[in-house]
Order: sequence, then C-alpha cells, then structure tokens
Amino acid sequence: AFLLNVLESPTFRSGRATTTFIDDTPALFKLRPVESRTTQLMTYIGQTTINGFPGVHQHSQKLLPDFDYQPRLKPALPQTDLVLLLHEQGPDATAAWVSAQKRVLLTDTTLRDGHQSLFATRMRTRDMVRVAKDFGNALPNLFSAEMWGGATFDVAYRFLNESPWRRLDQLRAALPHTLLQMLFRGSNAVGYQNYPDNVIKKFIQTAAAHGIDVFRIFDSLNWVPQLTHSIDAVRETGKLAEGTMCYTGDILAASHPKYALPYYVDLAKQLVDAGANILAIKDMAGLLKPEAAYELVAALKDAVDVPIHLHTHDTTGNGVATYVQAVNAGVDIVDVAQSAFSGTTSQPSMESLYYALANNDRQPDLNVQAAEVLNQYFEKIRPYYQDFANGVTSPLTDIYTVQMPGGQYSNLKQQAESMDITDFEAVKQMYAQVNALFGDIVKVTPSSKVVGDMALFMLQNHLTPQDVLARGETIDFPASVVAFFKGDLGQPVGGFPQQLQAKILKGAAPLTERPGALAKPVDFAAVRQQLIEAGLPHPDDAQMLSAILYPDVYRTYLKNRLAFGPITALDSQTYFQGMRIGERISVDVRPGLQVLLQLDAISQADAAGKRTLYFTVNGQKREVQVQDEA
Ligand code: 3PY
Ligand code: ZN
Repeated sequence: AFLLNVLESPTFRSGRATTTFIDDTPALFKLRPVESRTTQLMTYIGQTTINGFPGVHQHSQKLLPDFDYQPRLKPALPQTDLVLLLHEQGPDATAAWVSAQKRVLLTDTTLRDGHQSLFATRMRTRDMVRVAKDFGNALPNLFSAEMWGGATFDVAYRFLNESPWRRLDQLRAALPHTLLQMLFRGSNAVGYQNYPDNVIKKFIQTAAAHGIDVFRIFDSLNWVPQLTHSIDAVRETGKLAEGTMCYTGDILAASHPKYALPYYVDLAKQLVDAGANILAIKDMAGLLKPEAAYELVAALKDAVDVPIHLHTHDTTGNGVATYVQAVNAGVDIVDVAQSAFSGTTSQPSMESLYYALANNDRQPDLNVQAAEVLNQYFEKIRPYYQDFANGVTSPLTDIYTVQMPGGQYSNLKQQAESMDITDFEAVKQMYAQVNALFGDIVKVTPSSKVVGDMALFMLQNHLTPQDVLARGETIDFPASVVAFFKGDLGQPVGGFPQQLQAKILKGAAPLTERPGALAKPVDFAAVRQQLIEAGLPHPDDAQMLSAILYPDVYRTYLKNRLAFGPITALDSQTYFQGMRIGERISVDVRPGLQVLLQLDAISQADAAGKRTLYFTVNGQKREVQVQDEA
C-alpha cells in the first residue's frame, strides 16, 4: 500500500521514472491501508456520478438496459490454424501459406482501429472479452484480429483504468486459433516520441511473449532506417513482421510528384530486403482511390514475393470500391471492421465487402450469417461509446485534398476548440497548406500531429505560409514543430525544406542520423529496482515497459487502482456515467464474488463541498463521501 505514497512523489509525477527518486524521498514508505473492494467501487461510482467522466455528457437515463451476454455461436474451427502454423513452421511458411490462397483474407480491426477511429479508442476490455468466444467462432478463417497497439496502450491506462497487457492476455486466452495483430509505430513504439533501441526490442519481445503474432511496423515519415531495427527484433521472436508503407499523395495524379508509383515500388523492395514477411500498405487517411489501388497492388505483386496486406479508412466513402479493385489486382489480405464499428473514419465493413465480392472468385471465406450475429453484439454496445464519437456521420470527400488521417480528425477538432478556433474548415485548409510548406510529408502519428500543431499555431497567430517563409526567424514555433525540423522524428521523404528548417532551428544543428541510435539505452535493472522500491514487489517486463513508455500515466493508473479497486468489472454505462438514484447494478468483483449495489440517495454538498452517496450493498446500508468539484 505504500505504493500510493510513492506515486504521489513529485519525481514520479514529473514523468522521469528512470531517475532515482527513492533515495530522496524516504517518507514514501509509510503504509496506508487499502480500502475494501466495495468501498473502492463506491468511491469510483461516487466520483463519476458527482463529477462526471471526461468527455461524457450527463444522461438522465440509462442509454440502454444492461444485458448479460451469453455466447450465441456454435464452435467453429479454422480450415488452417494459423497460430499453430506460425508456431510450428515459422513466419516464412505462414507468409507462403497466405500467398498460396486464392481467396482474399481478412483482418478484423474492430478491437483496435475500428473503435480508435470512431470512438477515441474507448472500447473497454470487458466489452471485448465477453464476446471473444463468439468472435472466434464467427470468424474462424480470419487472417488476424488487430486488437492492440496504436493508441490502445495509452488510452487503456489513461482513460479506462485498465492494463493493456491484461487485455492482450485475456484475448490471447479466448482466441487460441486467431493470429493477434498489433500496430507498432516503429521507433516510436506505442508512443509519440523516439525511444532507445533497447526499449523497442524489449517491447517487441514482451508483446510477442504475451501473444502478439503479427507486428505491423510503420514509420511516420516512411524512413526505412527507423523500421529495420523493429523488423529485426520481430524476426528474432519468430513472429510475423509486416513492413509497412504509409500511403500518401495519389499515384495517378501529378499533384504529389514525390509519391508516384516508383516511390512505393522502391520502398516495398527496401522493406522486403530488410526482412519483412508481409508488406502492408497503410492508407491511414483513405486517399487510395480504386483505380490507384489496382495499379499499386498490381505493381507490388510484380515487384515483391511477399503477401500484400492493404489497410484503408472509409472516410471518403470509397473504401469498399478500393478493396474490390485491390482484390482484382491480387491483394492478399484487407482490413475490415464489423459493420457496427465500420464506415466513415473507420475501416470498411466486413459484411459489405463480402457482398460486394459476390460472384468474384476471390470472395473471402466467411460465414456471413455468423458474422452478422457477431455484429449484433457490436451494434448493441455501440451506444455505450456514443459520447466519444467524432461527429463524422457521412463521407468526407475533401479528405482527398486535406489528407488528414481518420484518427486525427476528431483530436484536432477538439484541440482547435480548446483554443477557441471554431472554424474547422479553416483548420483543414491550413493543414493542407502546412503540408505543402513542409514539403509534402507523410502524415500519420506522430508526424500528423506536427502538421496539426503548426496549422493551429498559424491560425491562432494569423500567420500565412508566406509570413512564415518571410520572417520565420522571428517566430517562436511550437515545440513539436521545432523537434520535427531537428530530425527528432527522423528524415522526411526528399529531406527537409532547408530554408524553412534554418528559420525554425535558428542556428541549432539538425540531426541527420537515426535518433534511436544516439539515445542512451535505458537501464532496465535500475527501473526494475525503482519499481520494487516503489512497492511493486516483482515488477515484470510489462510493468517495467509501461513505466518507461508512459511514466506519468502509469503512475496515475497504479494510484487509481489502489483507490478504485475492481472497476474493470463494472458495466460500461456505470463506468462512464456513474449511477442514477434508484439504479441497481451487480458487479462480479472476482469469480464467485458478486456485489449488488443500489444507489439510494445523494446529499447536497456540505460547507466543504463534500456530498454523501447512500448505497445499499448486498442488503446493507453503506455510504461514501465525494468532493463535488463543480
Ligand atoms: C496510430 O498510430 O495509432 C494509427 O492508427 C496511425 O494510423
Ligand atoms: Zn488505420
């Protein structure tokens, strides 16, 4: 319990988890009793009821009745168990099996990019795990389920108060015959900055040990030197390395000369030479139009021998058309989501694609009725997450010129609103102008954030691109922009625009090397020792990596876990909305231990602003006090 004290130490709070804070803070070791599980639950429910949850509106009524989901589908085994194949014969044999399939294979992204792109990555593990058996039985012949990486890691800890590692462990156990896939940001791992090489390698080894089979590895500038280290690390684990090219521009238009077909063909060859078992095309903004998809896939099939895996977003409404043409050109795998979590900024619908390929001899091997039963579950839980929706309800074709990734749209909108910039059309136009100013760069996490930060900065300060070029040396640019021009994210295609770079760096020398190669390795033994001293008796690699990647967020997570206890067992409406007077819930705090909780009354705030919530818990009267922050 003394962990709680440690976690409040300013050093831990500052995010410098790799510095030694134990020596300086002996007072951390005072023990505090851990509250009972029921008190922990009442405390969380009380706080959420009184003070709300970030981003969630007050709802006077439950949005939908609670339901106890029971599996509905009969057991179904895959034709070929790819988990077994990968385990027994390795990644090259598995990739060769993929290449030999006549039908197009599917990756289901519902549990990662689907909810990341529609609902800010807020889907809770509980809502995934209870449908996992049906998921496996509905989709036995999937290539993979993408269920980890990208923003998952950060959001799970920060907003859902749950461990992403535990999610991985639980889904691994529930889906023994499905390849599990993650999105890995290359040198940026699952974060927004470069990490030392030893952290990247340790992360990949640990994720593999917890059950990730397919690592989709991208770099936010398509800079190959930042990918090779991760590809090597994945190959050492015996898992599948997907070398990824982020798609930008338009290969069939003259508007983006840097990103013509030969650029991608050359990049593909470099990735395969670097050891990629599979080549992924990551069309994060949904810019790849159907005819361009045909040309690109056909050219890549000629150029490389590994399977081609295509990822798009349906932001423009043309996702299924793009996939149909890619299928006609021989693409091996495409990414789709369950219909209820598909469309607009998410992936195209699995079921729609299935029907779009009727009478095509490459139609996927899918029991579409079973998929539709599975989809009913996702339809049912979607309302839990509606408050996090990004407001995109119909196709956005201006994305073809703005080139903003699906996942960035809502973030940037919120960022703009928080700065009192309400004209989002102006933000979008400026985003495109900044991209041109920067020399037309690949825009995906984290490079897309740099472009977004600059666009907002220019709008706020009434700057045009001409102003920036004319008097940039007098302008104090946002930190992310300065870091980008310093080379902290790596080197963009064709290099930096040098005049602008000089004005932004104001005499500082830019890096031309890979930042990860220069970074000092993290001393794992020291981090482990600090966690032990902080009260985690046996920190494992997963805990250590969390403390390294997200020190502040992880610290708050540990602190909340002590304060709130088994809140991952709460139903999602209670988790996000708290309770209304008269409501009753049951919580399985652990197997065989169920708590019945009813909220009876809430007092007015006392002089100190505290309110009392009166509960009946398993028939007994209980109460908890909460500070009203309103
Ligand atoms: C991520 O990095 O989270 C992405 O989904 C990028 O497209
Ligand atoms: Zn995506």
